[in-house]
Amino acid sequence: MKTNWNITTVKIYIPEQQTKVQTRQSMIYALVLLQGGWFMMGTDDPGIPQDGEGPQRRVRQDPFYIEEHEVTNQQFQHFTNQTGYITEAERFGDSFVFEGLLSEEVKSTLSSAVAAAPWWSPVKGADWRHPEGPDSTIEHRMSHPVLHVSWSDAQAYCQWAKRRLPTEAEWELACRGGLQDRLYPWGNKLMPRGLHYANLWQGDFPNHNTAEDGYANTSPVMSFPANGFGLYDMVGNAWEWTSDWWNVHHTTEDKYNPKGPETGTDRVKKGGSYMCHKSYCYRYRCAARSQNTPDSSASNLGFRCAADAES
Ligand SMILES: [Ca+2]
Ligand SMILES: [Ca+2]
Repeated sequence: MKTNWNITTVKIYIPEQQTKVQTRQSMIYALVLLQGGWFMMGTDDPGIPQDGEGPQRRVRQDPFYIEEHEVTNQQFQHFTNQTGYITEAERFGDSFVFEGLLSEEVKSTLSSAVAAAPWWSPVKGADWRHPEGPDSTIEHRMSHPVLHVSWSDAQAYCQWAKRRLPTEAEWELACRGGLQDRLYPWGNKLMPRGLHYANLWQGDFPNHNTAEDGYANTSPVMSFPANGFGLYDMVGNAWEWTSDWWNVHHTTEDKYNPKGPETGTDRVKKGGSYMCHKSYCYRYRCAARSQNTPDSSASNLGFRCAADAES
């Protein structure tokens, strides 16, 4: 098997966005060119077998670009300012919020929760500008990943930016950062040298988040070390939508630029979030995966875009 892991970091800017770009923010539009080649997708040692993490299979991927970090509130705000785009959560009037982050006032207005996951509540007035409901704001979080974006919202943003969502295979290749058969983008050990490599949950889920990694909620993108491809927060911080439909049945057959099933009801999301803890959501691994309907939105779900490499 030939693997070509040469990478080139390319800072590509969206022309109409340059006017507002400043020093720190100038980095937020960067794409990394991945050369593709063969890689091993999935795992034969699944942490959560029912999610369809296995079997491990050979995938050959053409070169592509992927954004070096999750799309931020700043970026998404620029998109909505330019286009007037209204997200699905804004149209529906509510979105799912993790109860542990709600104010007492908002909590007192709640009528329902998700039976299987009672820490999730649909909150009226929760949307990307108000991640914990109407009394919350993103003003101090412009460099955090945008949340409460549905798959369709993410599609709309990527299209506007002349990009697209990554396929699950592209996302996983990107996550692995050139390593083979490793759990995490940086290796097999969750905390090398005792350091945190991702924004996850520490403590007792869902009751007590000690936030030993510095964050009980999202973190500014690029707060934790990049992987071998120079990509940040591939696991943890916000879950990330991919373009694939969800399916848990895979074969060991070689695949070429796989795009997932033709149809489905749910879309694949990858990487886990700041809410993931091994006891409940051991999904902050590159092979891990989960799903939501395309109109779903939540306070831990975002995305990043990819783009075709010029041939
Ligand atoms: Ca954390
Ligand atoms: Ca992430």
